[in-house]
Amino acid sequence: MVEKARHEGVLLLTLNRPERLNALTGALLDELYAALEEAREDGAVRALLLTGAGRAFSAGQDLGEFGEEKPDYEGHLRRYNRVVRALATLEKPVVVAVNGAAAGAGMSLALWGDLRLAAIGATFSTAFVRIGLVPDSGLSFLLPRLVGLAKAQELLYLSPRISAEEALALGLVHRLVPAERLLEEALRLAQGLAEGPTRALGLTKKLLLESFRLSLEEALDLEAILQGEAGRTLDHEEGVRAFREKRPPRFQGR
Ligand code: T3D
Repeated sequence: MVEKARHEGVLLLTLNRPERLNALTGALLDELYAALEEAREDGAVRALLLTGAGRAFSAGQDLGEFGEEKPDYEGHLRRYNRVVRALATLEKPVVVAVNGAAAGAGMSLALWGDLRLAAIGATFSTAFVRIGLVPDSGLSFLLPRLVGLAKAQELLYLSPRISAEEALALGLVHRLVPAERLLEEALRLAQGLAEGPTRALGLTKKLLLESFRLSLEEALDLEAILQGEAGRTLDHEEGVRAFREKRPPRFQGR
């Protein structure tokens, strides 16, 4: 259900239930979480790429999973939340390639990418309100920060299905790519990041996430601490040496 492939320093994860539009089940979420933990622990993985198989990125929670049973969403959400925490706190760049529809928690997962590409023809819908649910998987946290409160209100209260072009204009994605070139472009981007100073990229990611809850004074302090850490990396040494020698740097993520 979650297909894994290595492309040098990039771990490519593909949500792979195309017959159900990659709708998310407990089992799929557990596999995704395990793969994200593997990415965290494996020093050879320096960037992650997440995409979906078939015509959708993900239709969100599999609405057939619980059958006629009354679902225990609060309990079930622990599985979503640990995936979201793993994505948000992975100190490695995450590229998401949105290959088709991203709805509900599928849209939430897509937005947790640090850099987001979408295929021309992909669509986004928050979907939750349409089935009487509240946004989850961090969407209530991330959406107003990405698009502003007014647009987040519209997307969450009315749940329009928006096009890739609208998503680009809103800042939900960074770049659009023709569908047939999406994976190739996303891999190129992820490989470029994987060859970069990935410790510094990971720490930058941490600063951005923390910035949401810190005062200016606290943010300045954290920048100083993490700059201290970045300044002690071999990549910083190499970056400065390469600059002086007027050659491209060879970063190792250390
Ligand atoms: O803890 C918890 O579990 C709560 C957490 C909730 C998190 C959530 O994600 S809630 C939101 C759940 N998702 C949705 O409500 C989205 C529902 N789907 C859609 O809006 C649309 O299907 C799409 C926008 C994703 C795609 O539209 P389209 O027109 O390309 O396809 P379609 O015709 O609507 O769907 C194709 C098939 O996929 C269809 O099945 P069929 O008729 O061919 O047998 C459809 O029922 C099925 N499908 C689509 N989404 C889901 C799904 N099956 C199960 N679960 C789905 N989420």
